[in-house]
Amino acid sequence: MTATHHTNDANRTEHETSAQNAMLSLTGDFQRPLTLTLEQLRDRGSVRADPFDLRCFTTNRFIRKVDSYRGVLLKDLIEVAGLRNDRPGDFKRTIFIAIAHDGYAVTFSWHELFNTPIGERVLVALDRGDTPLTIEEGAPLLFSAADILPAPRHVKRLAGIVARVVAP
Ligand SMILES: Nc1nc2c(c(=O)[nH]1)N[C@H]1C(S)=C(S)[C@@H](COP(=O)(O)O)O[C@H]1N2
Ligand SMILES: [Mo]
Repeated sequence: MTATHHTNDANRTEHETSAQNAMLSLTGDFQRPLTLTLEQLRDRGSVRADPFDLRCFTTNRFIRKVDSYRGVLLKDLIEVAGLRNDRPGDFKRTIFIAIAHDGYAVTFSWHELFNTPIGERVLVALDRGDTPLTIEEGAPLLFSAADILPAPRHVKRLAGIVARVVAP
């Protein structure tokens, strides 16, 4: 992007470029912590979620209808970073904290993602309908499509996934 173009088109292109340059990091108790650009995420294939009603858990407030998201399964990304199993069974006590740029954070457990149908429907979305999500729209966005009330684990502007092996 050169500094000489200031048309709306150029601004939009610049904006889309910045969305693509956004990064997602997988850190903490992984074998191979990593950072991916949205372009690299996009290259990892895609799954699609059905359209749904976004509804808040705390207030039951209907927020809006959302068209189908497309993106990568969270569990596929986790497998790229690799689960730790320093002591036998550690991997089954791993939790994953999904953290947004504004500090909003939610959890998933290993069992939930790898041993229940929920995990088949947790995705890091890059597109909505057939259009790339912009940063204002929340890209990249984490979404757990099997949740009863979808808003809490509909995390806008996901920054990273932190793995923690927990012990009693
Ligand atoms: N990054 C981020 N994502 C978030 C939240 C947040 O505070 N930060 N709040 C969640 C909750 S509790 C709700 S109800 C919805 C609100 O969606 P809205 O901001 O589009 O109304 O976003 C969800 N995703
Ligand atoms: Mo909410």
